[in-house]
Order: sequence, then structure tokens, then C-alpha cells
Amino acid sequence: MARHLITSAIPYINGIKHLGNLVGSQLPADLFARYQRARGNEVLFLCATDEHGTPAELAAAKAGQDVADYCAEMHLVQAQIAEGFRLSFDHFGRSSSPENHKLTQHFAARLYEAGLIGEVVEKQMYSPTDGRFLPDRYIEGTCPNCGYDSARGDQCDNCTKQLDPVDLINPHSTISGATDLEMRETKHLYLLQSKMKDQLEEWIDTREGWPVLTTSIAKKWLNDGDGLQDRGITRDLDWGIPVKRGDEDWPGMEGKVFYVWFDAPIEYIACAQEWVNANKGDNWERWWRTDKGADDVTYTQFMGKDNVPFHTLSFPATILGSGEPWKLVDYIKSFNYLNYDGGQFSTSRGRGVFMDQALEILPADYWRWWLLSHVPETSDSEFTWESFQSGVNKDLADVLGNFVSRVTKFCRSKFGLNVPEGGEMGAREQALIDELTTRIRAYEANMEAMEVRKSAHELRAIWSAGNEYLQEAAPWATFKEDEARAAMQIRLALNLIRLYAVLSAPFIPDAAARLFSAMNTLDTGWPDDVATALGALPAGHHFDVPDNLFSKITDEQREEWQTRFAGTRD
Ligand code: B3M
Ligand code: ZN
Repeated sequence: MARHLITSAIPYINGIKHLGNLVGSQLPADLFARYQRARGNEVLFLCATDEHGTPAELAAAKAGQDVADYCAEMHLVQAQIAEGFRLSFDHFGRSSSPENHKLTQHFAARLYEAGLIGEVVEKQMYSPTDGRFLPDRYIEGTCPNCGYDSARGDQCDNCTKQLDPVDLINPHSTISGATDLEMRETKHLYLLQSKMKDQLEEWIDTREGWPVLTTSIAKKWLNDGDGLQDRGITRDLDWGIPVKRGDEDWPGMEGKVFYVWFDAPIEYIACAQEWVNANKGDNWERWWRTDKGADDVTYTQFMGKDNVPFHTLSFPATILGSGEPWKLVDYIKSFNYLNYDGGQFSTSRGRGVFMDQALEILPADYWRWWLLSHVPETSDSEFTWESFQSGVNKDLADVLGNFVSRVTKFCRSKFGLNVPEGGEMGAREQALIDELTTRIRAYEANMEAMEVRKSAHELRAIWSAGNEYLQEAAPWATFKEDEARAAMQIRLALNLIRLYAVLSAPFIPDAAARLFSAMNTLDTGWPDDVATALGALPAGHHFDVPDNLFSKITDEQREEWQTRFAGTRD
């Protein structure tokens, strides 16, 4: 039995995510986790909310809430939606957990002792009225480039020019409106990644079979310009993990917190501790410490391409730099972007479908199927309502749903609700078994390699093979001449339904569960041998005709949704 540690990039706390976020990490990670469990392997699948940083503070302020309360509330909202999408996390943690506080401060101490943290004095905008340093996003003023009067300290939203707070004309604090801002000296910690360039490069060069998308991004950061840059890992914020060396105060760093990207990946480890502390597991070290059994774990991370530098460089630098035997990632599966109907998903403009809205209009499986079969794997891809309608109606309703309905209803009308006995299988059945065997082995290879689109393609072909068989064997016609043969054909087809439930469960778990229950079986065994698997439901086994598995999306629905999600969410 292999052991798989699987993590998905942890979504920011500030609001409900859209389908582009979902398809770029959580959903394919869930597919892989479900598949590995179905193959009998041991899986620990972790995700969490990413709760620190200015976006969290700003979102809480906008909601008129204390930031800790806001995060607690949004965590529950996100957890519930994740459940709605059937994301099968073993634990959905929080980067603000006590476990992560302690572990992040521990890593900082180790890195400091190893000489990998430097202290740098810089100048930053200070607001005496607010009594604090202001991060870029807390400063607004007039853009020196276009005259727009609400340009932010880091960028003008009107002309997109990148700015420094000092460039702004008449800058003011967005917290209090104060204009008496001044530049003051402040000390920050830097992770001296440049000292680790060779070690990181060697580690990346020895990763086998990593996707080009992943390694090319890492290489670019390693060798661009002056090479790998040191990174600031502290911020002048109230909300976050206080800067400490283990339990000890860090002289000169009072009132500062770690940068969100420093503590977020450490949450992958802390989350396993949270899992144990929530009494869901009893040993996190065998997943994370190579001196405590994690050396035989395969660790796979899923994320969007914008997160790759942090996972190929900064986080490994944290881990390697600690000098402790932590598990490093074995494989990084990264994704491009999903666009929305001729443009981009936009959280700020409410453009596109958000996770809560998606579940309001259709069940999770409809989304899971379309999103996974169109995952932006080799290039960006696009959600259009036409494509969604056609994917659902053709693949799910016409191919899979229709097969199940025809087979179960025909059997009920001719043989009743028990699997009929029938005669021996013939050449046509053998040909089907051969085709399924080839296709199922290909499906396994693709799932193993996390080739998500190819896996979906193979699964669809496996469903189609059943339909084609049914069309050719035509039990409704056979029945008139040779009842026993028709019975054999239907016995095979009923067994195919169970087989489809097994193979489809990683993609469409709810539909699969309904099929198992209609087929009245708990046998979720993987079809290592197809002929044997097609005998799982013996003659005389009772089953039920399931309710319609998938409803088609009508043209009216499609048009209504297209208008509704064009960009007005408040
Ligand atoms: N929260 C960015 C994102 O959601 C960030 C990922 C952290 S992974 C440790 O895309
Ligand atoms: Zn401007």
C-alpha cells in the first residue's frame, strides 16, 4: 500500500472563491486523492484557509468586523462550500491556528540560527494619526501618470501603472484619511534565499518528471537578472503571526508579523498537526518527518501557476534551511488559468460564477465534470455556457445517464428488479471486455500521472463503449428471439453500471453513490480484472431503477445564467 500526502494551495480567506480558483488546485487535488483512496492507498489530503495579510484585514474592515471574527466566519463558509463540492479533505485547517503560529516561529528560529535570516532597515510610510506603518494598499492618492484620484500605493487601477507610495500626489491613509504621512525607518527580516541558490537549483534539477510549466517557472526565478532574490518575510501589520524566534521575542521586531507567504506553506505541516489535535488522526510525523516514517510518502502539491515560485523556491528554502528532516514535495502539479466567457473571472467586479452560486443552480457533479474535463492543463482554458451545457447534456445525460436509465428500465419491464441469469457470453461481450481492459489501464495510467483531461477523455470513452455495446447487442430485439441471450446482455449491462460507479467516483462522487445504492451493493472494488468485475452482481441480485441521474440544461437556463453572471455580484 502506497502512502500519498496531497495538499491543495490554501485559498485566501477574503471572500468566496470563483470556479477558476476551484479548478486550479482544490478540485484536481480532490480527484487525485479520491483516485488514490479508490486504489486502496493510504491518503492524507489537506487544505486550509490562508488567513493573514492585508487582503484579510481589508476585507474584515469592509465587512465592519474584527479581523479574527471575520476569518472564523469565512472559514466556516468556505468549509461548507468545500463540502458542497465534495472536496474530501481529511482536514480543512486554518493558517491562523495555534499550531501554525508555533511552527512558523520555530522555522524562523532555525533559519536564524543557520544564518539564513538577515535584518534590513528600510523606509516606509508611517501614519502618526493611525499610529502604524501603512502597507501599500492602505495608502491612496492621485496618480502621477493619469491623474486618477484613487490610485493605490502599489498600483493605479485606472492606468495600471506600478507605483511606489512616495509617487502619489496628496497621499492619504485609507484607514483614517490622515494626510500627515511621513517616511520612517523600520526594520524587517529577509530570508537569504540567495545563499541557498545552488542547493535549490540542485534539488530542482534532480526532480524527475516534473511538468515543464513547473520547472520553467522555478528556473526563471532562479536565474533571472541577478539570480534568486532575498525575500522580506515580515510586515508592519497587526494581524498575523507575531515575529518571534521560537518562544523568544525578537529584539527590534516588536509589533511586527510574518509575511503571509512565509507562514502559508508552513500551514501544510501545521494542518497535519491540527488534524491530529482534532482527533481525526493519531500521528502527523509519519507524514511529515523523514526520520519518523515519512521517507516512503509520496507528496504531491496542486496549485495555480502564480503560486509555483513560492512552492519551488521559498518553501523549499524554508524547509532545507531549517536543517531538519522535513518531507519535501515530490511532485508539483500546476495549472494555467480558466477564463470566463470571453474575459477573466473577476472577484472585484463579480464577473463569473462563484462557488456558492454554482451550487445554488446545479449539483456539484455537473460542475466537477465540466471543470475537470476542461481543466487548464496545457494552456489557459475558457468557461462558456455553451460548452458547459454541451458537456453536461452530452456526456452526463446522453451518455452515462441514458445508459443507466435504459438498462435498468428495460430489465424491470422484462425480467423484474433482480439481475437475470441468462446464458454464456459471446464474441461481442469478449470484444467489449477487451476494449474496456485497454481503456481502464489507460485511465489508470493517466490518473496516476495526473493527466486530468486525458483521464476524463478515457472515462467518457468507457461510458460510450457501454452505449455502443447496448446499441449493437440490442437486447430489446434479442429478447423477441432469444430471451436467455437478452438476459445475459442485461446482466452484463447491469454490472457495467456498478463498474461505472467505481471508475467515475473520483470525478462525480454523488452520482456514483446513487449508482451504488441503486445497484444495491457496497462492492466498490477496483476492476483489476474486467471480466471478474463484470460478475460482481450475480444472477438474482436485487437492484432498483434510480431516479433520473442528470437533468439536461435547457437553452432558457443557459441564457438566464449567462446574463445573471455577467458581472454584478455585490
Ligand atoms: N492563498 C494564493 C492563492 O490562493 C495563496 C496560496 C497559498 S498556498 C500556501 O492562489
Ligand atoms: Zn493612473
